[in-house]
Amino acid sequence: MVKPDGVQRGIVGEIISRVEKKGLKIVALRMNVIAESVAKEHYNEHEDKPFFASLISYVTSGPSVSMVIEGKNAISTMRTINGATNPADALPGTIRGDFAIETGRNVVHASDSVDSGKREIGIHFEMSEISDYSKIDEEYLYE
Ligand code: IDP
Ligand code: MG
Repeated sequence: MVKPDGVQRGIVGEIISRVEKKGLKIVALRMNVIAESVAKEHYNEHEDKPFFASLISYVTSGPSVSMVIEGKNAISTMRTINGATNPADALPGTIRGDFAIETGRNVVHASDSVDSGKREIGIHFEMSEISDYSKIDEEYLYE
């Protein structure tokens, strides 16, 4: 997900481009303002944290871009592309390392496990919105 700060800062294309250039496959994509109830469900693991209220108001503050991304090791690869949660610790070359300063404005989200990925896809997408297709580069991306 490109969070609302990423949309406002005009780096949606840059972020999607990194995903595409890596070779991962985008199988669903949507821009919308996430409802507060949806944001709370998405981040329910953090509901007792001191930053929960500000996190919910941040991710619902404007449109964000949600994607379902497919590929070998997609979860760990996307976490690596995004970089560390705190942009101060994120390496150059990662999205957070290149485009963010503070944890509370860290531009992107990615699921942290296959189970959380399935759960989050279910929160944000209908199965009918997810495209099942092959890309012509797969023959050269995978041995
Ligand atoms: P992740 O996004 O790298 O998975 P999590 O620990 O799951 O990181 O935290 C979810 C989101 O909550 C972060 O991406 C960030 O936007 C926000 N967040 C986490 N810790 C803090 C904090 O200490 N202050 C403000 N916001 C935070
Ligand atoms: Mg997380």
